[in-house]
Amino acid sequence: MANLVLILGDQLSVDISSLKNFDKKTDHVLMAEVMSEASYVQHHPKKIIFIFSAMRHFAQELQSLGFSVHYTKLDDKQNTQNISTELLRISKSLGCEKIIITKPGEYRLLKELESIDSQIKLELREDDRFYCTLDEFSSWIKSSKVYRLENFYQLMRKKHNVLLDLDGKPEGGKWNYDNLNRKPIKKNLDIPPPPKFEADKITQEVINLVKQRFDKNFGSAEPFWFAVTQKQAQEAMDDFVQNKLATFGDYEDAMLEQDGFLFHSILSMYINVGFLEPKKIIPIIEQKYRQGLVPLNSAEGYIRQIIGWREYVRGIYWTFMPDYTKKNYFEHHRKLPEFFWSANTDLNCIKKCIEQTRDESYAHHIQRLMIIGNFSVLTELEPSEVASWFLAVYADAYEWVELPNVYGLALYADGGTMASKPYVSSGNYIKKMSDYCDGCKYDVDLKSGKDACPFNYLYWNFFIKNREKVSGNPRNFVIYNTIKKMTPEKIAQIKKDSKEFLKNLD
Ligand code: FAD
Ligand code: DLZ
Ligand code: SF4
Repeated sequence: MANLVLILGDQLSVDISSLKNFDKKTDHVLMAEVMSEASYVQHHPKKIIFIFSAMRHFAQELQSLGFSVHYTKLDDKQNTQNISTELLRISKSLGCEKIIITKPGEYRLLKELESIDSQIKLELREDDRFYCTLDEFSSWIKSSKVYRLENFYQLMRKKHNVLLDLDGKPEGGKWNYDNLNRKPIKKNLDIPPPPKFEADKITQEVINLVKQRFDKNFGSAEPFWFAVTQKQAQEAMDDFVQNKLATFGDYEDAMLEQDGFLFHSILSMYINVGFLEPKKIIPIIEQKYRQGLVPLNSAEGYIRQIIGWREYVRGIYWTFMPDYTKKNYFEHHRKLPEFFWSANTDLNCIKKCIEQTRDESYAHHIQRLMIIGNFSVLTELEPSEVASWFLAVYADAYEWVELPNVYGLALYADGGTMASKPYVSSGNYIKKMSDYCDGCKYDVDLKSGKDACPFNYLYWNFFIKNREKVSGNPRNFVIYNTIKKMTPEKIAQIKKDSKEFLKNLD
């Protein structure tokens, strides 16, 4: 019996579960560039170029390994522009009786693929590129009263023997060294840029295609320098481990106007498409620590992002979908301001993060969380609009990882399923962690009035307005104690400034 194995744009690993037991004598692989995937949000051109070029290179690699690959290009005349219809078309033309798929990362696509079951035999396999299976996560959820990253992370460290001493205790005595990872960047620090790869013929062809077909999408197609093969992604990772990992921890939360990459790894897009495997990354990071080449706060910090946060958000996504998309704890309904697409705003921190996103299809975690996310909660933006924006603009964005980060972490739209409190701050935090305020029209040290930094009054406005929803949390005790001491005039001024700012936003 001949099988047709589907490989999606974010399943580019030779040892993906769908390729296990592949019979090279009879079976075929299908890879397809389709408009349904390329347009369900208006993806950033760099994201589409990256995925199509990576797919085309991966198809070549599979062919060189002896796999029979059918590759549908976006412009192929017979392309039906949808994954499931392509599966049916190609299985028929190749005489395949069964389709084998590693479950997709997005709920939307899983439902679509499941629906072809009535027309052809379908085998869906688990995606085993993660440390934690979804069954294991589900058992953990059932046995936990509250779900918190910290508990999950400790469980993962213990189960997979990561950064433990000989007694099974956390290396250095603590599970988490985040308190050491909040240094603002020092002036004149030497920050090596991420390695950049030249576009080859395949990539150049894709760049032309995307410039032609997706010319209205937000974002610059060029210069395009991402890795598009597993080998190049490995080079990018080696470069990070060699040149940046040791300093990663110290400046993990810092932001700089002139450099959006700092000491971050810029590996998420490569990990998410399957070029780099978490199970291979973690031992390398741990080894660098054990060799004394990397301090514990950096190694632990990086390992926590991968074995902790990345696995945790995936578990949250699959546990709470499809209801998770409907969450809107604060009942925020404001439309996304136009400057999310143009960067045309006087708020310098927002402007710089959006410009960087437009140019690079990348922003690091604190830019996403404490600038764009923070602003989105404080200005009461509709969560579904914010989520669509995040899903479109970043090269690493797939709903399984993007949605919990936006709804759970950044917006607290899930009311605390994922995080213990809303991640919001006034301008003071942004001033401390970045140099954005130096070039801003607003004065970060002013608390009220038209020249004051809007984050300052919007922050207090948020807590005043949402007292019933967040004051019960002991972590907000200090905030409500401060509000208690505010004069009625001060509270009225905060409300007035906020109302004015929000009105102008509309
Ligand atoms: P580094 O800072 O070098 O971190 C190392 C790795 O850890 C990353 O490559 C990534 O694989 C993993 N990681 C770190 N934090 C997280 C996290 N919170 N969730 C999952 N993995 C994490 N990450 C995505 O991969 N795709 C997204 O669509 C995405 N959307 C986000 C939206 C918001 C609002 C926020 C706050 C975070 C989002 N993140 C997302 C998580 C994080 O911001 C990115 O993974 C990170 O910025 C990628 O850059 P890097 O590779 O340089 O990461
Ligand atoms: C993101 C994306 C894009 C832009 N295009 C394609 C495509 O044409 N073909 C494909 O197989 N995959 C694509 N992808 C990735 C899928 O959207 C991804 O596999 C699902 O969202 C599940 O995570
Ligand atoms: Fe952002 Fe306020 Fe600083 Fe301007 S002053 S950059 S708005 S934090």
